[in-house]
Amino acid sequence: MNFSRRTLIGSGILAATATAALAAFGRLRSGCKFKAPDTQGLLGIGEWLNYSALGAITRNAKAREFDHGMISDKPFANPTSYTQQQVDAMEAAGPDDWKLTVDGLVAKPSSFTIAQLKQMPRGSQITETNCEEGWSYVAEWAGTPLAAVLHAVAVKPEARYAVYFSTEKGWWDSIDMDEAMHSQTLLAWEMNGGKLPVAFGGPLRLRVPRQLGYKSLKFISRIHLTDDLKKIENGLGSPEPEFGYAWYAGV
Ligand SMILES: Nc1nc2c(c(=O)[nH]1)N[C@H]1C(S)=C(S)[C@@H](COP(=O)(O)O)O[C@H]1N2
Ligand SMILES: [Mo]
Repeated sequence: MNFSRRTLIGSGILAATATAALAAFGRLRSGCKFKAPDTQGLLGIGEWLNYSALGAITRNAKAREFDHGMISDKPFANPTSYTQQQVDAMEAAGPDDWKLTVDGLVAKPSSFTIAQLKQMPRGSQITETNCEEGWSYVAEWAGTPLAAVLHAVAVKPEARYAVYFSTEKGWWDSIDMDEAMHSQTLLAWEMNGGKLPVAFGGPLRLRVPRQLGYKSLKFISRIHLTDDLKKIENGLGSPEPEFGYAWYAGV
C-alpha cells in the first residue's frame, strides 16, 4: 500500500462528502417536498437533484437587484404569437378591462382588475431577465407581490403549487409555494416607470426573477392553487419539460 498522505486525505474527504450528500438527498427524497413534477425515470434524476438540492439551499435567497444605472437601454422583447392587431387592442385596454382570476385551493376565489391590484401593496425591483437562449437584460418592474394576492384570497394550507395561465395559447406554468410567496415574485403591471407594454407582457405579467425567463409568463389571466401538479394539464407542471427544459429553472 503506497497511497500518499494527500491521496488518503483527498479520498477521505471525497468519501465523507459523498456519504453526507447521499444522506442529505435521501432525507429530501423521503420528505418528498422537493420532488419536481418532471422527475421521471432515469433522465429525471438530474432534475430531481437540481430542484431538491438547489431548492433546499436557495429557498430564501434573493435574486440580485441592480442600481438604476444598470437598467438596459434596449431591453429585448421576445416575440409572442400575438398579431400586431391583437397587440394594439390589448395596448388600448384600460385598467378595468383586464381580469386576473384566482381559484383552486383558496378560501375566497376572486377576480382582480389591474386597477384593483394597484390598490394593494406595491412591490418593485430592478432585476435581470435571463433567457435560456443566452441573452439577458435588466429592467425595473413594479406591481403587486404575488404573496399579497395570495393573502387576499386566503390560500388553504393544502396548497403546494401556484399554477398560472397566460391568455396566449399554450403558455402556462407553475411554481412551488416557497417561490410563490417569495418577496421578489411579482405580478408586474409597470416596467421602467411606465405602463407595462404588451410586448413585455402587459397588462399583467408574472416576474419570477430567481428562475429563467420562461417562468416569467406574459399576459397572466388566471392563477390556480393546487396540491398536486399531476392534476393539471400534462401533469409535468409546465409545457417546458416536453421541449427539454426543466420545470425548476433556478438561475
Ligand atoms: N405568454 C408568453 N410568456 C412568455 C413568453 C412567450 O412567448 N409568451 N416567452 C418567455 C421567455 S422564453 C422569456 S425568456 C421571457 C422573455 O421576456 P421578455 O420578452 O420581456 O424579454 O418571457 C417568457 N414569457
Ligand atoms: Mo426564453
